[in-house]
Amino acid sequence: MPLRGDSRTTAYSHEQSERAPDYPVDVTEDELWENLEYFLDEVIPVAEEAGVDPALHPDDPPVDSARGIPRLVNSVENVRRILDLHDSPNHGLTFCQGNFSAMGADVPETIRRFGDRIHFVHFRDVDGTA
Ligand SMILES: [Mn+2]
Repeated sequence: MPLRGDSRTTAYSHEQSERAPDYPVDVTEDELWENLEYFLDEVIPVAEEAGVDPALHPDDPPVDSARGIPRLVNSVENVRRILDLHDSPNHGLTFCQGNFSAMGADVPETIRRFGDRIHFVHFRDVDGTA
C-alpha cells in the first residue's frame, strides 16, 4: 500500500485474507498445542547441544485464526505457555514489538516479564489493531 512520499509498505487486510479459500487442513487448537509440544521436545534439546537459540516470532497479526486455522502465538499468556511447554534458556522469542503492541500488551512490562528469553527483537510499531 502507498505510504508517505512515493514509498510503499506492506499491509494486511483480514477481510481480504478471509475471502481466500481455507487451507485444506482440519486441525483443532488442542491438536496444534500437542504438535507444538512434540516439536519443541524434539528440537530444543538439539538446539541446546548445538548452542542455538531458537526465537519464536508471534503470529502476525495476532488473531485467533486465519483462513480456518487456529493460531497459538497471539497473546502474552500463550507465549508464556509456549515457553513453559519446554523450559530452557535456549527456547526463546523474537520480541516483535508491533505484534505485542497489537496484542494489547504493555510492551515495557512484557519485555521485563520475558527478560533473557528474548533472543531477538523487531523494533517497529503498527497502525490499527490485530
Ligand atoms: Mn516482526
